[in-house]
Amino acid sequence: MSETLFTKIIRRELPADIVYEDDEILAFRDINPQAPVHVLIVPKIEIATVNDIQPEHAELIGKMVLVAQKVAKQEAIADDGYRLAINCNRHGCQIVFHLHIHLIGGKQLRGSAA
Ligand code: DGP
Repeated sequence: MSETLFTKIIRRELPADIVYEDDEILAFRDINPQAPVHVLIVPKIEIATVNDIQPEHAELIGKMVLVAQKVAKQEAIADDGYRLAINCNRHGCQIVFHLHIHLIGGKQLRGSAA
Protein backbone atom coordinates (compact mmCIF):
# COMPACT_ATOMS: atom_id res chain seq x y z
CA MET A 1 0.00 0.00 0.00
CA SER A 2 1.11 3.57 -0.43
CA GLU A 3 2.04 5.48 2.68
CA THR A 4 -0.66 7.66 4.27
CA LEU A 5 -0.47 10.66 6.55
CA PHE A 6 -1.02 8.32 9.52
CA THR A 7 2.46 6.87 8.86
CA LYS A 8 3.81 10.41 8.96
CA ILE A 9 2.04 10.94 12.31
CA ILE A 10 3.52 7.66 13.62
CA ARG A 11 7.00 8.85 12.53
CA ARG A 12 6.34 12.30 14.10
CA GLU A 13 6.69 13.96 10.71
CA LEU A 14 3.20 15.42 11.20
CA PRO A 15 1.84 16.72 14.52
CA ALA A 16 -1.02 15.01 16.34
CA ASP A 17 -2.56 15.09 19.79
CA ILE A 18 -1.37 11.66 20.93
CA VAL A 19 -3.26 10.08 23.83
CA TYR A 20 -1.66 6.61 23.90
CA GLU A 21 1.38 4.84 22.45
CA ASP A 22 3.06 1.47 22.74
CA ASP A 23 5.37 -0.56 20.48
CA GLU A 24 2.58 -1.55 18.10
CA ILE A 25 -0.20 1.03 18.40
CA LEU A 26 -0.67 4.81 18.40
CA ALA A 27 -3.86 6.62 19.40
CA PHE A 28 -4.45 10.31 18.65
CA ARG A 29 -7.36 12.74 18.48
CA ASP A 30 -9.22 13.01 15.19
CA ILE A 31 -8.60 16.32 13.42
CA ASN A 32 -12.33 16.60 12.64
CA PRO A 33 -14.05 15.31 15.80
CA GLN A 34 -17.63 14.07 15.54
CA ALA A 35 -18.12 14.15 19.32
CA PRO A 36 -16.35 15.55 22.41
CA VAL A 37 -14.11 12.46 22.39
CA HIS A 38 -12.99 11.23 18.98
CA VAL A 39 -9.76 9.24 19.01
CA LEU A 40 -8.24 7.12 16.25
CA ILE A 41 -6.51 3.88 17.26
CA VAL A 42 -3.92 3.02 14.63
CA PRO A 43 -1.52 0.08 14.25
CA LYS A 44 2.05 1.14 13.52
CA ILE A 45 2.30 -1.39 10.71
CA GLU A 46 0.57 -0.42 7.47
CA ILE A 47 -2.64 -2.36 6.89
CA ALA A 48 -4.80 -0.51 4.36
CA THR A 49 -8.33 -1.73 5.10
CA VAL A 50 -10.26 -4.36 7.04
CA ASN A 51 -10.08 -6.41 3.83
CA ASP A 52 -6.31 -6.59 4.25
CA ILE A 53 -6.33 -7.99 7.80
CA GLN A 54 -4.65 -11.41 7.86
CA PRO A 55 -4.91 -14.19 10.46
CA GLU A 56 -1.46 -13.21 11.79
CA HIS A 57 -2.89 -9.78 12.65
CA ALA A 58 -5.53 -11.23 14.99
CA GLU A 59 -3.57 -10.46 18.18
CA LEU A 60 -2.82 -6.92 17.00
CA ILE A 61 -6.50 -6.25 16.24
CA GLY A 62 -7.40 -7.53 19.70
CA LYS A 63 -4.80 -5.20 21.21
CA MET A 64 -6.31 -2.27 19.28
CA VAL A 65 -9.67 -2.97 20.91
CA LEU A 66 -7.99 -3.16 24.33
CA VAL A 67 -6.33 0.21 23.64
CA ALA A 68 -9.75 1.63 22.74
CA GLN A 69 -11.05 0.32 26.08
CA LYS A 70 -8.09 1.87 27.93
CA VAL A 71 -8.45 5.26 26.21
CA ALA A 72 -12.20 5.26 26.90
CA LYS A 73 -11.40 4.86 30.61
CA GLN A 74 -8.66 7.50 30.38
CA GLU A 75 -11.13 9.92 28.76
CA ALA A 76 -13.76 9.08 31.43
CA ILE A 77 -16.39 7.94 28.92
CA ALA A 78 -16.31 4.20 29.65
CA ASP A 79 -19.30 4.05 31.96
CA ASP A 80 -21.58 6.24 29.84
CA GLY A 81 -20.51 4.36 26.74
CA TYR A 82 -19.09 5.05 23.32
CA ARG A 83 -18.87 3.71 19.78
CA LEU A 84 -16.02 1.87 18.08
CA ALA A 85 -16.16 2.02 14.29
CA ILE A 86 -13.98 0.93 11.40
CA ASN A 87 -14.79 2.29 7.94
CA CYS A 88 -13.88 0.18 4.92
CA ASN A 89 -13.51 1.42 1.35
CA ARG A 90 -15.96 3.58 -0.58
CA HIS A 91 -19.32 2.51 0.80
CA GLY A 92 -17.88 2.60 4.31
CA CYS A 93 -16.65 6.18 3.74
CA GLN A 94 -13.01 5.30 4.39
CA ILE A 95 -10.79 8.29 3.60
CA VAL A 96 -7.43 7.29 5.07
CA PHE A 97 -6.22 3.92 3.85
CA HIS A 98 -4.34 2.94 6.99
CA LEU A 99 -6.50 0.79 9.26
CA HIS A 100 -7.92 2.64 12.27
CA ILE A 101 -10.64 2.28 14.87
CA HIS A 102 -12.67 5.39 15.64
CA LEU A 103 -13.42 5.76 19.37
CA ILE A 104 -16.32 8.20 19.59
CA GLY A 105 -18.12 9.34 22.73
CA GLY A 106 -18.65 12.01 25.31
CA LYS A 107 -22.25 12.68 24.26
CA GLN A 108 -25.40 10.73 23.44
CA LEU A 109 -24.81 9.25 19.97
CA ARG A 110 -27.63 8.69 17.49
CA GLY A 111 -28.37 5.57 15.48
CA SER A 112 -26.04 2.63 15.09
CA ALA A 113 -25.61 2.46 11.33
CA ALA A 114 -26.17 4.50 8.17
P1 DGP B 1 -11.99 7.34 7.78
O1 DGP B 1 -13.15 7.99 7.06
O2 DGP B 1 -12.44 6.18 8.62
O3 DGP B 1 -10.84 7.00 6.86
O4 DGP B 1 -11.50 8.41 8.83
C1 DGP B 1 -10.32 9.14 8.70
C2 DGP B 1 -10.29 10.12 9.85
O5 DGP B 1 -8.99 10.67 9.93
C3 DGP B 1 -11.25 11.30 9.70
O6 DGP B 1 -12.21 11.24 10.76
C4 DGP B 1 -10.39 12.53 9.81
C5 DGP B 1 -9.08 12.00 10.35
N1 DGP B 1 -7.92 12.68 9.84
C6 DGP B 1 -7.62 12.92 8.55
N2 DGP B 1 -6.45 13.56 8.45
C7 DGP B 1 -5.99 13.71 9.72
C8 DGP B 1 -4.80 14.31 10.27
O7 DGP B 1 -3.92 14.82 9.58
N3 DGP B 1 -4.70 14.28 11.62
C9 DGP B 1 -5.64 13.73 12.43
N4 DGP B 1 -5.44 13.77 13.73
N5 DGP B 1 -6.76 13.16 11.94
C10 DGP B 1 -6.92 13.16 10.60
